[in-house]
Amino acid sequence: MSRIALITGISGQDGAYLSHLLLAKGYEVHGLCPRRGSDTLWRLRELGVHDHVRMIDGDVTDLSSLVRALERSRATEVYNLAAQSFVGISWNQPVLTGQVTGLGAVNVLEAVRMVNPQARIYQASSSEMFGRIQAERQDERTPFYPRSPYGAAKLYAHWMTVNYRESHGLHASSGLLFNHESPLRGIEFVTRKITDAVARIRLGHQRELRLGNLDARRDWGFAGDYVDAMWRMLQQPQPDDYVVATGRTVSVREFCALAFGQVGLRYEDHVVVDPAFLRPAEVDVLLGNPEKAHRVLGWQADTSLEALVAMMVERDLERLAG
Ligand code: NAP
Ligand code: F7E
Repeated sequence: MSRIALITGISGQDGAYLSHLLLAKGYEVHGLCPRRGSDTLWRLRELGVHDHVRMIDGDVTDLSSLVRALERSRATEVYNLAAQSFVGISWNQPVLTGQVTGLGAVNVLEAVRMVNPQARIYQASSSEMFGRIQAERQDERTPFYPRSPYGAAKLYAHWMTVNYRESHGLHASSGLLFNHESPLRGIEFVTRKITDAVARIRLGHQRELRLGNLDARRDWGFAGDYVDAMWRMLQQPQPDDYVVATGRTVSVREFCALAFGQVGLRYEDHVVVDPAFLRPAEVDVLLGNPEKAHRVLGWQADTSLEALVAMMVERDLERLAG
């Protein structure tokens, strides 16, 4: 049987790594693409998969375009990665975030139910749903407490995924993924903001780096490892929810120390705390327990934080030098 995937959010960080993984496994890969005019496909080019994926015009806020994309692609696996995914901006764009990140997921579920209810679905849920944490290590049974419009929108999408599974019998799985980063991470997220600045400071293009809360702690992994967990979820006989994390938590401050240390600099000499980057409500700490993903999916995070930081700094240095 031919294996056909439709990926929403294909131009994002995870969309690029997932395309690469699925193409290597022999899938025909289609991507839903909003066509924004600017160059949004640079990540696919960096991974050398741009010419191998088939783009279909569409937007997750438009049910009809999703129906057409499913009919045209004849997808057997659907990965819903599309989102307004930046937490910081979700306070300024709460309605848009709800429409894309929340209702967009329902459009995907509904389109699959209408066109091909046998297709398997991956919903990109998030550790942001744990927000003000209710357990020291968060797993699939930990209660949720979102702290941002983004977290609340993801939580709605998550429960709708569970609901479509239970009420319509869809093979819909939800990945509770903790922060995952890479050289393809958007520049607005703190890790890439740091590694890009480290490269600029090292090469003399910039002197300081302005950041918000240095004490926030995250469980950071490598995106290339995490897309493999998404795929594994859809190969299971039964749909389910899985926490995907490294099991280690590190502060923004420690991340800075690692990244500046890569090029022989001290973060204390360059980082300036700027209240403009503080959030109206913060998620202070996240630490995932990926035991179920390990036990059931045979998945584990292979890339250490140190290796991830080195990879990101190196790539940003190359980009600037190039
Ligand atoms: P990302 O780089 O921000 O990618 C988001 C993608 O969604 C982009 O391709 C974007 O297209 C697309 N998109 C935005 N609005 C859309 C719309 N209305 N219709 C169709 N596509 C739209 O995010 P990511 O880091 O790859 O994350 C992938 C998914 O996992 C997201 O849902 C995110 O919320 C979730 N997640 C991420 C993490 C993480 O740490 N990375 C952790 C947990 C969950 P444009 O480029 O054209 O805007
Ligand atoms: O912030 C702090 C900030 O924007 C991480 C998304 O992929 O992961 C991501 O959401 C921490 C926060 O990621 C700056 O306050 C300090 O505590 O890199 P971030 P995020 O908010 O954790 C989750 C799992 C997702 O699902 C999301 O889609 O870093 N921080 N100073 C800063 N953050 C930013 N962006 N910029 C700063 O200057």
